[in-house]
Formats: sequence, structure tokens, C-alpha cells
Amino acid sequence: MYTDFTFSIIKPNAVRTGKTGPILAMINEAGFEIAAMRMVRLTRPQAESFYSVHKGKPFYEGLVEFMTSGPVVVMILRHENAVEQFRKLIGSTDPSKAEPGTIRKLFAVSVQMNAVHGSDSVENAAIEANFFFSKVERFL
Ligand code: IDP
Ligand code: MG
Repeated sequence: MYTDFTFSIIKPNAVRTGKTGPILAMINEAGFEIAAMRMVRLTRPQAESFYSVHKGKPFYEGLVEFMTSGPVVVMILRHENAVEQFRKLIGSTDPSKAEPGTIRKLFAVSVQMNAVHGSDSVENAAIEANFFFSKVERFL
């Protein structure tokens, strides 16, 4: 059993276009265990809070608009070295720079609509997982 975990979101563009299944398949095939998962439509305050580190950046408003535009799938994923391994699996923020075979290379349609979120540090993975899931919702 893995003790390391990361937090991920399948973003609205990917859910809307039926990519939830293919993305989950890639996540499973890469060896991640799904420890918690839920579909949710973010409110504006929730999206603003989740992305508050980007407040003031030119893409912030558009990002909040986008992330509230439809349902997303939020999940906690377990793997050895989960944060780093998952960032490798999803690829660069900008899909034109993402490595072949990564989730973003395959499913992103722009820098903003880049299909998936993955935590950028162990500390943020814990903060983000706690933002969406209570203890009893996690199969750890
Ligand atoms: P990350 O998701 O790869 O960690 P961050 O820099 O944390 O990238 O940005 C958060 C999210 O904001 C990105 O995944 C993307 O959806 C959006 N974003 C980042 N930079 C831009 C940009 O230059 N234009 C439009 N959207 C952006
Ligand atoms: Mg980030």
C-alpha cells in the first residue's frame, strides 16, 4: 500500500467531452490507486479559493470562469512519490510543450483548458485533498 498521495482534478473541458473514462484509464494504467473520487460543480468562491495563489495573474479570472463552467472530477491518488510521478504523467502546463503520451498532450485543448490538475508539492497535495475530502471519504 502506498502512503504518498497527490490530488487531481479532471477539468470541465475533459469531463464535457467524454474524456473522464480515458483519463481514469491512463491514471490506473500508470499504477495510481484512487483513494477518493467525486464529481462536483465548483462555485465561484470555491474556485477562487482553490486558485488563490494565482490571484492577480492575467489568467486568473479566465481560469475561475473556466473551472466553474461545468462539473469536474476531484480525486486523491496514491502512488510511490505520487506528486512527482503524477506531474510526469500529466505533462507540462502548456500542452504544446507537454511530452508525447502525457495526459495533457492527449487531452488538453489550450493552456487554460489543459484537461487535468495535479498538485505541485506534497504540502499542497495535503491542502488540496483536505479542501475537497473529509477523512471518512478517503480509503487510505
Ligand atoms: P499547473 O496546473 O501546471 O500547476 P499553474 O501555473 O499552477 O499550472 O496554473 C494553474 C492553471 O492555470 C493551469 O493548469 C492552467 O489551467 C491555467 N493557466 C496557467 N497559465 C496560464 C496562461 O498563461 N494562460 C491561460 N491559463 C493558464
Ligand atoms: Mg499549479
